[in-house]
Amino acid sequence: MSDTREPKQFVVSDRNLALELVRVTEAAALASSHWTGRGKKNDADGAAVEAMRIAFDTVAIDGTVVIGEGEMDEAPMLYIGEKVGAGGPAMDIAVDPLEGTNLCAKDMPNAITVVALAEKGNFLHAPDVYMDKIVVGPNLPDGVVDLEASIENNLRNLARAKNKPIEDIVLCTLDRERHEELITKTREAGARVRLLSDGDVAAAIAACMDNSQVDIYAGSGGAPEGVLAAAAVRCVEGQMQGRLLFEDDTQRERAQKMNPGKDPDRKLGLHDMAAGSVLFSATGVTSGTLLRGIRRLPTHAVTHSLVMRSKSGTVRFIEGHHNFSTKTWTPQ
Ligand code: VTB
Ligand code: MG
Ligand code: MG
Repeated sequence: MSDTREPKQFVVSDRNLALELVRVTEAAALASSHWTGRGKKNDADGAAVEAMRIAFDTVAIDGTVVIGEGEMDEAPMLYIGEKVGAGGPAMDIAVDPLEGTNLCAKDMPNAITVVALAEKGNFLHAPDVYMDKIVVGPNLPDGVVDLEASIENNLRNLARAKNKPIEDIVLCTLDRERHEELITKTREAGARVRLLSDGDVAAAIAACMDNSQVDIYAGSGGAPEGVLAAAAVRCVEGQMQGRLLFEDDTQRERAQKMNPGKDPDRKLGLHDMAAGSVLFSATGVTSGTLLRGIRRLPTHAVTHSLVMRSKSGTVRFIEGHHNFSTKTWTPQ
């Protein structure tokens, strides 16, 4: 019997790009791992930034950094507006070359390197302010939690939707004085609180993973980190809302200027932060809930990464073995 099917079309698409991106976060993680536990967070960050910047040179995109290391005059590399990539489709890039610089410097869990990509114009341009965030995982009723609802209501709704007692609900938040009320109310409602010293991108993603024992991430953290978290949450079909928090009108005006025509105080849905087709990659620097950290061995180093695409919803954990003898760079 003859095969009447059309020959398959193989299109070079963002499927390939997703796997290219992992090299970028791997490179940043390998570079910063030299500084793990050395108490020098700026050196760790600098190493990650430089390695990530160089790794982008091999990625086939015409990329523009929209979430980066800061303004052009304050960041030498991966600054907002910087062009990266070897040429190709126009993409916007969000990076945090070392998310949790303190965690790396102190060799504490959950330091990761992070990159997200979207077609041009699809990321919120977040200034360096705080964002109030709330995140839950997939397969829950739409609107099961809401930034504008009381934390007690959110916890009660979430427990009901997950069909478990509120006593087994774990809320994760940054250990900061500004979260005192959130923490007290959560405990009073009967739920548990997992406190983080830093690293709320990993925590937001953990809230979306079944095996993490975190049911909800809430509280305020960096707005750029909020956009990166949103990209990841899109890929795993979790729910997230955010709101930029301003200390003064100068900050508010800046947000307005960065996102013309948009109300800077509005409640942000997932698609307001990361729309369209999104790619995400993160590599562990120190071991944490989400990823294992870099293992440095005499002949090679082992990386553990998470790569995801919103279009397919495929989540890949990739273990890389990097052989020192064939690398152009030398391990330190
Ligand atoms: C937040 C959080 C990050 O730093 O930006 C935090 O989103 C800074 O908040 O994950 P504080 O000003 O309260 O320290 C991280 O924890 C690490 O970059
Ligand atoms: Mg950073
Ligand atoms: Mg950060």
